[in-house]
Amino acid sequence: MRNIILSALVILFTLVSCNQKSKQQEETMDSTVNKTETETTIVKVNPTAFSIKGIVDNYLSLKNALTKDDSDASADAGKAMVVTLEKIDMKKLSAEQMKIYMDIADDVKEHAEHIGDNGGNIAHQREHFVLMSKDINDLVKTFGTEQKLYQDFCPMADGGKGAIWISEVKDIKNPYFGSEMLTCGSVRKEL
Ligand SMILES: [Cu+2]
Repeated sequence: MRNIILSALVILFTLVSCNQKSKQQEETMDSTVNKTETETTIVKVNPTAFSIKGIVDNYLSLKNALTKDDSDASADAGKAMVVTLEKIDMKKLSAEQMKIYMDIADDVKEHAEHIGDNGGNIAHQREHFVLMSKDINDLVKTFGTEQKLYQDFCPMADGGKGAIWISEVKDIKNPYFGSEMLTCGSVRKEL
Protein backbone atom coordinates (compact mmCIF):
# COMPACT_ATOMS: atom_id res chain seq x y z
CA MET A 1 0.00 0.00 0.00
CA ARG A 2 2.74 2.37 1.01
CA ASN A 3 4.71 1.64 -2.13
CA ILE A 4 1.66 2.32 -4.27
CA ILE A 5 1.08 5.64 -2.53
CA LEU A 6 4.73 6.60 -2.81
CA SER A 7 4.98 5.59 -6.47
CA ALA A 8 1.84 7.57 -7.22
CA LEU A 9 3.36 10.51 -5.40
CA VAL A 10 6.60 10.34 -7.32
CA ILE A 11 4.68 10.26 -10.58
CA LEU A 12 2.46 13.13 -9.46
CA PHE A 13 5.43 15.12 -8.25
CA THR A 14 7.26 14.57 -11.52
CA LEU A 15 4.23 15.65 -13.53
CA VAL A 16 3.77 18.79 -11.49
CA SER A 17 7.49 19.51 -11.72
CA CYS A 18 7.48 19.15 -15.50
CA ASN A 19 4.73 21.73 -15.77
CA GLN A 20 5.98 24.27 -13.31
CA LYS A 21 9.71 24.09 -12.79
CA SER A 22 12.42 25.47 -15.01
CA LYS A 23 14.48 23.15 -17.17
CA GLN A 24 17.36 23.28 -14.75
CA GLN A 25 15.25 22.39 -11.73
CA GLU A 26 13.71 19.62 -13.72
CA GLU A 27 17.11 18.09 -14.33
CA THR A 28 17.90 18.26 -10.64
CA MET A 29 14.62 16.54 -9.87
CA ASP A 30 15.25 13.81 -12.39
CA SER A 31 18.63 13.05 -10.93
CA THR A 32 17.24 12.67 -7.43
CA VAL A 33 14.09 10.78 -8.31
CA ASN A 34 16.17 7.72 -9.07
CA LYS A 35 17.37 7.45 -5.50
CA THR A 36 14.97 5.47 -3.36
CA GLU A 37 15.31 7.87 -0.44
CA THR A 38 13.74 10.60 -2.55
CA GLU A 39 10.43 8.82 -2.28
CA THR A 40 10.53 9.38 1.43
CA THR A 41 11.82 12.94 1.27
CA ILE A 42 8.92 14.02 -0.88
CA VAL A 43 6.46 12.94 1.76
CA LYS A 44 8.36 13.47 5.01
CA VAL A 45 8.18 16.96 6.41
CA ASN A 46 10.11 18.78 9.08
CA PRO A 47 8.62 17.42 12.31
CA THR A 48 8.74 20.85 13.95
CA ALA A 49 6.69 22.27 11.09
CA PHE A 50 4.01 19.61 10.89
CA SER A 51 3.22 16.89 13.35
CA ILE A 52 0.55 14.23 13.70
CA LYS A 53 1.49 13.69 17.35
CA GLY A 54 -1.82 15.10 18.66
CA ILE A 55 -3.78 12.75 16.40
CA VAL A 56 -1.69 9.76 17.45
CA ASP A 57 -2.09 10.69 21.14
CA ASN A 58 -5.88 10.84 20.81
CA TYR A 59 -5.91 7.58 18.89
CA LEU A 60 -3.86 5.83 21.58
CA SER A 61 -6.20 7.17 24.33
CA LEU A 62 -9.12 5.80 22.35
CA LYS A 63 -7.39 2.47 21.82
CA ASN A 64 -6.59 2.17 25.53
CA ALA A 65 -10.18 3.02 26.51
CA LEU A 66 -11.43 0.28 24.17
CA THR A 67 -9.04 -2.28 25.66
CA LYS A 68 -10.70 -1.47 29.02
CA ASP A 69 -14.23 -1.79 27.54
CA ASP A 70 -14.76 1.84 28.56
CA SER A 71 -17.26 3.16 26.04
CA ASP A 72 -17.66 6.61 27.64
CA ALA A 73 -13.90 7.22 27.76
CA SER A 74 -13.77 6.05 24.13
CA ALA A 75 -16.43 8.63 23.22
CA ASP A 76 -14.42 11.33 25.02
CA ALA A 77 -11.29 10.36 23.08
CA GLY A 78 -13.28 10.45 19.84
CA LYS A 79 -14.48 13.97 20.63
CA ALA A 80 -10.94 15.05 21.55
CA MET A 81 -9.78 13.70 18.18
CA VAL A 82 -12.31 15.88 16.34
CA VAL A 83 -11.00 18.97 18.19
CA THR A 84 -7.38 18.02 17.44
CA LEU A 85 -8.12 17.54 13.74
CA GLU A 86 -9.75 20.95 13.53
CA LYS A 87 -6.65 22.58 15.00
CA ILE A 88 -4.00 20.88 12.87
CA ASP A 89 -1.83 23.41 11.06
CA MET A 90 -1.44 22.37 7.44
CA LYS A 91 0.34 25.52 6.22
CA LYS A 92 3.74 23.83 6.10
CA LEU A 93 2.55 21.03 3.85
CA SER A 94 3.09 21.08 0.11
CA ALA A 95 0.03 20.75 -2.11
CA GLU A 96 0.67 17.05 -2.63
CA GLN A 97 1.20 16.39 1.05
CA MET A 98 -1.91 18.35 1.92
CA LYS A 99 -4.03 16.30 -0.43
CA ILE A 100 -2.82 13.04 1.07
CA TYR A 101 -3.23 14.38 4.59
CA MET A 102 -6.73 15.71 3.99
CA ASP A 103 -7.97 12.51 2.35
CA ILE A 104 -6.93 10.54 5.41
CA ALA A 105 -7.85 13.17 8.02
CA ASP A 106 -11.39 13.62 6.64
CA ASP A 107 -11.95 9.92 7.05
CA VAL A 108 -10.46 9.88 10.57
CA LYS A 109 -12.74 12.75 11.54
CA GLU A 110 -15.84 10.95 10.37
CA HIS A 111 -14.96 7.89 12.44
CA ALA A 112 -14.04 10.06 15.43
CA GLU A 113 -17.45 11.76 15.26
CA HIS A 114 -19.28 8.43 15.21
CA ILE A 115 -17.18 7.12 18.09
CA GLY A 116 -17.79 10.36 20.02
CA ASP A 117 -21.56 10.13 19.44
CA ASN A 118 -21.86 6.47 20.43
CA GLY A 119 -20.93 6.38 24.10
CA GLY A 120 -22.76 3.30 25.47
CA ASN A 121 -22.51 1.40 22.16
CA ILE A 122 -18.99 0.00 22.25
CA ALA A 123 -19.71 -2.51 19.45
CA HIS A 124 -20.44 0.36 17.08
CA GLN A 125 -17.42 2.32 18.31
CA ARG A 126 -15.24 -0.71 17.58
CA GLU A 127 -16.61 -0.95 14.03
CA HIS A 128 -15.39 2.58 13.39
CA PHE A 129 -12.13 1.87 15.16
CA VAL A 130 -11.33 -0.84 12.56
CA LEU A 131 -11.36 1.78 9.79
CA MET A 132 -9.77 4.53 11.85
CA SER A 133 -6.85 2.22 12.64
CA LYS A 134 -6.14 1.76 8.92
CA ASP A 135 -6.13 5.54 8.52
CA ILE A 136 -3.80 6.07 11.46
CA ASN A 137 -1.49 3.40 10.05
CA ASP A 138 -1.38 5.31 6.73
CA LEU A 139 -0.83 8.64 8.50
CA VAL A 140 2.07 7.30 10.53
CA LYS A 141 3.66 5.65 7.51
CA THR A 142 3.31 8.81 5.45
CA PHE A 143 4.17 11.54 7.92
CA GLY A 144 6.23 9.63 10.46
CA THR A 145 6.33 9.84 14.24
CA GLU A 146 9.10 10.11 16.78
CA GLN A 147 7.37 7.63 19.04
CA LYS A 148 7.99 3.91 18.63
CA LEU A 149 4.75 2.32 17.50
CA TYR A 150 3.65 -1.21 16.68
CA GLN A 151 1.14 -2.49 14.19
CA ASP A 152 -0.84 -5.28 15.85
CA PHE A 153 -3.27 -7.67 14.24
CA CYS A 154 -6.26 -9.57 15.53
CA PRO A 155 -7.48 -12.30 13.14
CA MET A 156 -10.90 -12.45 14.83
CA ALA A 157 -11.79 -8.75 14.75
CA ASP A 158 -14.23 -7.20 12.28
CA GLY A 159 -16.47 -10.27 12.15
CA GLY A 160 -13.60 -12.68 11.53
CA LYS A 161 -12.07 -10.67 8.68
CA GLY A 162 -9.22 -9.56 10.92
CA ALA A 163 -8.14 -6.02 11.72
CA ILE A 164 -5.05 -4.09 12.67
CA TRP A 165 -4.55 -1.54 15.40
CA ILE A 166 -1.62 0.68 16.34
CA SER A 167 -0.08 0.45 19.78
CA GLU A 168 2.64 2.21 21.77
CA VAL A 169 3.43 -0.93 23.77
CA LYS A 170 4.74 -4.29 22.65
CA ASP A 171 2.35 -6.27 24.88
CA ILE A 172 -0.88 -7.26 23.18
CA LYS A 173 -3.95 -5.59 24.66
CA ASN A 174 -6.77 -6.07 22.22
CA PRO A 175 -9.05 -3.04 21.70
CA TYR A 176 -11.55 -5.05 19.62
CA PHE A 177 -12.42 -7.55 22.35
CA GLY A 178 -11.17 -5.95 25.56
CA SER A 179 -11.58 -8.14 28.64
CA GLU A 180 -13.29 -10.82 26.56
CA MET A 181 -10.02 -11.71 24.78
CA LEU A 182 -7.44 -9.18 25.87
CA THR A 183 -4.35 -10.98 24.60
CA CYS A 184 -5.75 -12.18 21.28
CA GLY A 185 -3.55 -11.01 18.41
CA SER A 186 0.09 -10.42 17.61
CA VAL A 187 2.58 -7.71 16.71
CA ARG A 188 2.89 -7.56 12.94
CA LYS A 189 5.61 -4.96 12.69
CA GLU A 190 7.22 -1.89 14.12
CA LEU A 191 6.26 1.37 12.47
CU1 LIG B 1 -21.33 5.08 13.12
